[in-house]
Amino acid sequence: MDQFISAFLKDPSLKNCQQLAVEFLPHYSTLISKAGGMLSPETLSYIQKALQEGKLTDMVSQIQEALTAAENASLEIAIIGESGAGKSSFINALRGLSHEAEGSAGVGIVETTMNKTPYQHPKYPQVMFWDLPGTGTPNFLPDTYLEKVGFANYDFFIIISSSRFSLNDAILAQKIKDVGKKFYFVRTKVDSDLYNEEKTKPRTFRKERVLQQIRDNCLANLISTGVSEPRIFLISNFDLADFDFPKLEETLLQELPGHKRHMFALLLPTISDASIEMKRRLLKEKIWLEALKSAAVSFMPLATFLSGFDLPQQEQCLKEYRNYFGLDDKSIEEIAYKLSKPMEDIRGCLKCLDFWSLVKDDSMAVKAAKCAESFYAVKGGPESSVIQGVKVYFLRLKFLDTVADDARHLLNKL
Ligand SMILES: Nc1nc2c(ncn2[C@@H]2O[C@H](COP(=O)(O)OP(=O)(O)O)[C@@H](O)[C@H]2O)c(=O)[nH]1
Ligand SMILES: [Mg+2]
Repeated sequence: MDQFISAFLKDPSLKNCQQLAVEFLPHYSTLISKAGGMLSPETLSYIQKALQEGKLTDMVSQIQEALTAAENASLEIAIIGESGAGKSSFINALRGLSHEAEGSAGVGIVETTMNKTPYQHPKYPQVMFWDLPGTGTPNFLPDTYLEKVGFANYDFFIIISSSRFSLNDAILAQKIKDVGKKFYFVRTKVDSDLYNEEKTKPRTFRKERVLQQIRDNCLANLISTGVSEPRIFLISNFDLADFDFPKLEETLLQELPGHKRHMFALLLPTISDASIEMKRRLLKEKIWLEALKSAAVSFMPLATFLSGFDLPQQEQCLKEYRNYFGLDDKSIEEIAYKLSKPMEDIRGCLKCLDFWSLVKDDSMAVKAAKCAESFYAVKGGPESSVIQGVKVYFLRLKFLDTVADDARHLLNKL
C-alpha cells in the first residue's frame, strides 16, 4: 500500500495528521510525472492546511472537487494556418482518426472561407479542436482577427506552417500573448523536407543537420519579425512519434492547468512509451487521490457513502482504462488491420481483456488483507468498507499497470 495512505490509516490522530501535512507535498511530488499532476497549487495548499488542522471533511471535499473538475474539464484548442499547411491532418492525428475515418477533417481540401470549423474529439466530447483560417488570406486583419474567432474561448493556440512563418503569423502571436493566452509554432511536413534533401544531396545529407537548419530558419524568421523566444516544434503528421511532437505534448501538458492536464493526457495518442507513462502517472494519481479520500471518509463519523467493491463498477473502470490507452474493441480492430493480423491474434496477447483473471488474482487479496490489518489495530475490528476500499485501490492499480503494459507491448509491434 502507498506509504502515505497506510500511515494515515494506522493513525488518524491530529498529531499524525500534522506530521502527514509536512510529508504531503514531498510525497505528492513523487507520484506525478515531470509534466505535473492534476492538483492546482491552491488545492495542494488547502489539502495541506486541512491535514494540519485535522479537518478531514475539508480534505475530502477538496479532493472531490479536484476529481470532479478533472473529469468535467473542457478543452478548446485553436489551430491556425494556411490552406495546405497540414491543419486537418494534425487535427485528425490528435483525434486519433485516420483520414478515411468517418468524421475526420477533410485532408487536401482547399479552404476558401474565413470560417472556423469545430472538430469534436470522438472519445471526449468536451474536447474541441478549432480549424481557424490562416493569416495569409487577403481578408486577414490582425486587429480584429482574435475578436472574430472568439479568442477568449480557447485554451491555447497552435500556429501551423509547412514552410516559413509569415510576418502576419508573428503579429498574431504577439496579439495572442497580449490577451494572456499561450501559443506554439508547429512546422509540419519535415518528413518531406528530409526526403527532398536526401534525394538532392545524397552524399552530404545528414538528418540532424537538416532539421537544425529548418529550426534555425524558422527561429530567425520569427525573431526578425519581433517574436521573442518563439517555441517551434518540428513535426510530421505522418509520424507523430518522431521529431518534436513528444516534446510538444510534454510542453502543452506542463503549461495547462492541472484539471485540464488530466483531460489532455487522456486524449493523447499512445504513440510512445513516454506518452503511455504520462497517462499512467496521471491515472495513478487519480487512484491515489480516490484512496486517500476513502481513507479519510472511513474515519468520519456516520460516513455511509463509501463506495464498496461493486463488480460492474470495476469492470467499467477497466473498460475506461482500455479506452484511454487505445485498447478498446474498435482500436484493437484497427491495430489488427494495420498489422495485417487476425484480430484474435492481437486479442490473444492482451492481458487486459480478461477481467476475471485480474479480479481473482490472489496476491491482491493478500496485499489488501495485510494493509487492512493495520487498520483493525486502530478501530478494533474489521471494517468492511475499508477492506473494500483497499481492495479497490489494489485492483485499479493492477488494471492500470496491465493496460499500460499491454499498450507498450503492442506499440513495440507496430
Ligand atoms: N509529407 C507530409 N505531408 C503532409 C503532412 N501534413 C499534411 N500533409 C499533406 O499536405 C496536404 C494538406 O494537408 P491538410 O491537412 O489538408 O492541410 P490543411 O489545408 O491545412 O487542412 C495533404 O495532402 C496532406 O496529406 C506532413 O506532416 N507531412
Ligand atoms: Mg483543412
